[in-house]
Amino acid sequence: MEITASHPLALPVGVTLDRYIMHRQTAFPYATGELSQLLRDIALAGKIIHREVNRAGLIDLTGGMGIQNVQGESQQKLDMIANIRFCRALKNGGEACAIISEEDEDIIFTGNNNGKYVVAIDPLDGSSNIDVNVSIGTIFSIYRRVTPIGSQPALSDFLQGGRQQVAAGYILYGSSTILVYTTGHSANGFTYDASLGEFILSHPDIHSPVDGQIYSCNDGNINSYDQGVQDYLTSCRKKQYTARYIGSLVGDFHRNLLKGGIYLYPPTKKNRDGKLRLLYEAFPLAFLAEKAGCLASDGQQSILDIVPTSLHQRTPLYIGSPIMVNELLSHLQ
Ligand code: AHM
Ligand code: MG
Repeated sequence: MEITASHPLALPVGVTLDRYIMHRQTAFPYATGELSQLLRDIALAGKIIHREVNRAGLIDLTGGMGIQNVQGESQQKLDMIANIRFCRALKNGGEACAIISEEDEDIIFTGNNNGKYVVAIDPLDGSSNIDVNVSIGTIFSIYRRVTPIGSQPALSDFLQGGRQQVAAGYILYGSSTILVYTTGHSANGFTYDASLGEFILSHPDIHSPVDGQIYSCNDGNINSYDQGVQDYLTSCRKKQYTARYIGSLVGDFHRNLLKGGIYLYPPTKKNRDGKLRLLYEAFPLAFLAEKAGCLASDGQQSILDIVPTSLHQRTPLYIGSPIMVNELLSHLQ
């Protein structure tokens, strides 16, 4: 059942996330509450990361650890902390039987083999911005496991494909902290009120504009993009669109979601699969984007149609307002 903002059962702006989750659960008579609990666990971890991010400069949590993660990138202290916090919250919550994280090469087994769900997370995305007090985010994706409950979870639980996600979303630690998620119906945003310690419904039933005038990509890579992408960017400039690029996917995506725009991380000459990770960056944002009326493509197919083959695989990503994404795709053909 879809409960949009105009539905009589819809809750008004200002209700807490907990109440919202509980309310949504009662709309599904067969829901057992595990997914609701899992979402609460993620929100709790988000509150803890919010706290760490906000005091990072004071207690020297910025800066590198001097080691690299599985992608060969240097790990930041906050990356590590966010990873530990999220994994702990999910383990303690008991609903997730396994986790994959950008920060860990292998599947993390929580020990909760009776849990029905697996979670893919990028605990703190936008690592180049951690040191400099610029917006960063968490991205998450939830699947119902396909291996039998009670058994050891396996790779197949994570490689189900983007359309099998049961919930997905992100937390943006920006000028305020906001959690935006979907359970496959509408997309809703909850702004964190630190004085209350609560996420409050602030952006119900998000519908993104069908067109926009903002394009977001790393302009420094332009000579390395395929000709079609270069042509599209030239057309954006000719139309005097606005270029906005934070370098934090969550921040760039969130702005474009609300205002209308396109985010691009195309293949480069060196990296034909682009930079972003399919399972915990592209899939969750694509799932959420589609619920809000946006499109997400890898240039050839919908992101959600990509058949995943490995935990940390990368994909090109074009995501945002449908008219803009379609126009970009027309340049690629
Ligand atoms: P990360 O997971 O190491 O933080 O990398 C992902 C980030 C995205 O948030 C951002 O859009 C992109 O990398 C920026 O990459 P670049 O610096 O190449 O433009
Ligand atoms: Mg990332």
